[in-house]
Amino acid sequence: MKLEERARELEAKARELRFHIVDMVHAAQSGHCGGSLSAADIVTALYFEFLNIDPANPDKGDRDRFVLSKGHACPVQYAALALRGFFPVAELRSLRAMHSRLQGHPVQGKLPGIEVTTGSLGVGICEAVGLALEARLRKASWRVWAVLGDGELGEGAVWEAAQAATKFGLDNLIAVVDNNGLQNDGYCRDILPLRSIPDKFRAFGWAVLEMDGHDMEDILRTFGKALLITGSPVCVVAKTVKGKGVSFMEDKRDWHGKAPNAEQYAQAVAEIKGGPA
Ligand SMILES: Cc1ncc(C[n+]2csc(CCOP(=O)(O)OP(=O)(O)O)c2C)c(N)n1
Ligand SMILES: [Mg+2]
Repeated sequence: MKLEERARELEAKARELRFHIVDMVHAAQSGHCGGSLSAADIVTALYFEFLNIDPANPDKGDRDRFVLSKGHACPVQYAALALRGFFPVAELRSLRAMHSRLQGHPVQGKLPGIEVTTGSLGVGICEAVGLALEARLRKASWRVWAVLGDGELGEGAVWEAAQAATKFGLDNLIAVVDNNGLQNDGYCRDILPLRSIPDKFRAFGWAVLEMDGHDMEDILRTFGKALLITGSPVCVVAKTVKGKGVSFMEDKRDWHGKAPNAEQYAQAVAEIKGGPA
């Protein structure tokens, strides 16, 4: 199938993810819409095109490992896992309920497909380095994909992990930065300016690619290129919009961790189902 045709299919899938993100956060009346929606196209491409995973055998040894380092955005991962067949889609509405398998941040072992407990920013990328190192030591073929937030890059541990990945030449590790420009309290540039994310990763020894994190064709091409890079870990910096796909949530810090009311929910669903790709 041509890349362009595949991109159209994945755009439709990303719409489904976006619907479930808003739907489960609305059902829970709690959770993180903004950072889930900004990562929806990236996560769709990974779960439906790139990750070597099998819902019938979630623990198979050679599976790729996906680490959501920005764990608060777990609605996007839960939606992808459910739509990929790891657990029933109906369970998505149990987000954040008492005793649910879908906790407010991902818990390793609680739900098939969750490799690592995350939520404390900066931790997931450290675990991802460990998993990539494990593959290297076992001479195993799996890859590790980690998705980080740009606010998360303010955590010092990220840069310790980045240096370790370079020291060990972990070219089986691909980190994707969801560069939406916002964190919970405002714009990253006001809270802790990052300057150039690509330059920073390059200075730490990584290969760097940049893409539009909402252009599915660009995502497919860029991830395809990332797979071909050898000798160093790869960072893909994805330009995104927080809240992408729901007009009143886009680029609004208020929608970092807020649930829509009934009226907002109806508008969001209408936009996701009817709006432009
Ligand atoms: C160590 C740590 N400090 C603070 C928080 C609280 N916190 C949750 S989300 C968030 C902002 C994250 O911003 P970013 O990484 O840009 O995520 P996104 O914009 O994609 O939602 C913060 C500070 C946390 N989860 N972990
Ligand atoms: Mg951000």
